[in-house]
Amino acid sequence: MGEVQGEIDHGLFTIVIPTLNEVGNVRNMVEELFHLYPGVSITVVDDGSKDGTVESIQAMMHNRLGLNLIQRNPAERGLTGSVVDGIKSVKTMGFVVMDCDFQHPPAKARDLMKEIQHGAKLVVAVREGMEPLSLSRKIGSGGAHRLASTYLWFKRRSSTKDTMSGFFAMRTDLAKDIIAVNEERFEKRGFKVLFDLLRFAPRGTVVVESSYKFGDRASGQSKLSSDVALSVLRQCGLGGKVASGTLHFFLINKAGRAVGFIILAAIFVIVISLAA
Ligand SMILES: Nc1nc2c(ncn2[C@@H]2O[C@H](COP(=O)(O)OP(=O)(O)OP(=O)(O)O)[C@@H](O)[C@H]2O)c(=O)[nH]1
Ligand SMILES: [Mg+2]
Repeated sequence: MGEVQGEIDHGLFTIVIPTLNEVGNVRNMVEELFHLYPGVSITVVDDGSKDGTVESIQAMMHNRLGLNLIQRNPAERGLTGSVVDGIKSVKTMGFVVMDCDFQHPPAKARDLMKEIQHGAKLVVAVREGMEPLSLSRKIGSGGAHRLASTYLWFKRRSSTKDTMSGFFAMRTDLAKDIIAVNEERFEKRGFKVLFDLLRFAPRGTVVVESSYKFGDRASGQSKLSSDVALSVLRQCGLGGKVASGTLHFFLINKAGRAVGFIILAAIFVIVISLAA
């Protein structure tokens, strides 16, 4: 994709940032974004942080007109649900979704906004150089992407090289239309809201891609868990939900792990006795 020419009207955009215990990052992130994009709106969607993230944002809101905070019910905690609530509150023509931990470089948001201002409906920031990820995360992320892109191909929906990206920009009217019709089918406790938006976007939606160098988390800890990884399966129709439930039972549930161990041991004994 070539460079899009011209200036951006920052006032046309809202940057939606989900947070969960990001006190070490949130002030720097908000200040850098306002510095880079004067006139932009920023909506932070917090899920019951206990480390002072909310207090830090509230302190900044006294002298930052475009800064908004949504505080969600911690009982409904979920990254996708948070981004959906953020999008529903957007009042500008377009928005950008990005993480708070600086893995998504704030300066890169400019390219995404430019594309939207010049007519794109959905722009995905595609990660390049996955060095910051551990080997297991690389394998997991690659596998989840293959699963998601196969599902999208099967459903004849538009896809992208990075279906697992958490950094993207969209026209607000398109996102709100998708959410209005399909919100109940979003995997609200999942981590991959872009995959949900792609699953339910109208067929033929053009997806623009813009690559960037993925970085390390600046401060604080990752919120990824094995259950979050299984949530991608739950996004893949009824078959995916059944597979996710089965894997959850055998890998995460304690009783299920014991049952799995007994089944494996029984298979082992049968194979050995047949071979003897
Ligand atoms: N509101 C909300 N935000 C969340 C939740 N889980 C994570 N986040 C935020 O979503 C962003 C991405 O979370 P990370 O933990 O960095 O996930 P990640 O980037 O896939 O994992 P790392 O590569 O290990 O950093 C960060 O801004 C988090 O604070 C959640 O349940 N609710
Ligand atoms: Mg991160």
